[in-house]
Amino acid sequence: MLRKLGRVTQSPRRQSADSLPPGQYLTDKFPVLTHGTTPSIELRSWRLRVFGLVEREATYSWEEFLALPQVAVTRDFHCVTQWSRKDNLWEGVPVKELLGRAQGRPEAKHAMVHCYGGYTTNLPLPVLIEDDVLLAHRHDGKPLDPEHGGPVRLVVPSRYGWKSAKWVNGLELIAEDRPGFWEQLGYHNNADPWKEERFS
Ligand SMILES: Nc1nc2c(c(=O)[nH]1)N[C@H]1C(S)=C(S)[C@@H](COP(=O)(O)O)O[C@H]1N2
Ligand SMILES: [Mo]
Repeated sequence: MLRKLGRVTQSPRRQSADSLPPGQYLTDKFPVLTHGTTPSIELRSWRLRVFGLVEREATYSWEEFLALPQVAVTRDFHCVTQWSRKDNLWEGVPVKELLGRAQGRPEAKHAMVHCYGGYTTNLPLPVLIEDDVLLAHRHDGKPLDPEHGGPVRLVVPSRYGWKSAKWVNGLELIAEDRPGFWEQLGYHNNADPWKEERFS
């Protein structure tokens, strides 16, 4: 269940605050983990495209994206390099909302997430429509820093950090699963930290 806070909705925490997935340690810092460099993105030219196997392809400008329903979730973040950061407050648009508007065709089963800079990651649609999967533009009460994926990043709390793609500019619905950037290089396709799905 989601608790409404005005236009912002807060989702309850799933697991106890003291537990960490196996092999992870806590950090209070927020390390930056990027393959390559931080792209520079101007809000006036920023676009998000939802395309592929959809009935209604859509491209959102920054203003259009901010006008969509917004939610807030507090979730832990687990990087495969073993650091975990607790209680991140993310605010943004649930991916479920965007996919609902796009109306995936019956044959659409997976998505490829595309980013400024060329990074990609793949996810099954049932994971992407979980209530706490957001395209986030705020972290801990402030606009998302460019190094952490600003203006907009994906947040997938139930998976290792590499599935939380930074600088997202596209969601492509596809029928057959296809590996993204790290998945092609041997990272696990599913990436559940509670099952230690680090490498394949
Ligand atoms: N576009 C893009 N997204 C990315 C990455 C990247 O290199 N490029 N790194 C991933 C990895 S491995 C992790 S752990 C998280 C780290 O997010 P942070 O830098 O905000 O801590 O971003 C993920 N998203
Ligand atoms: Mo990572």
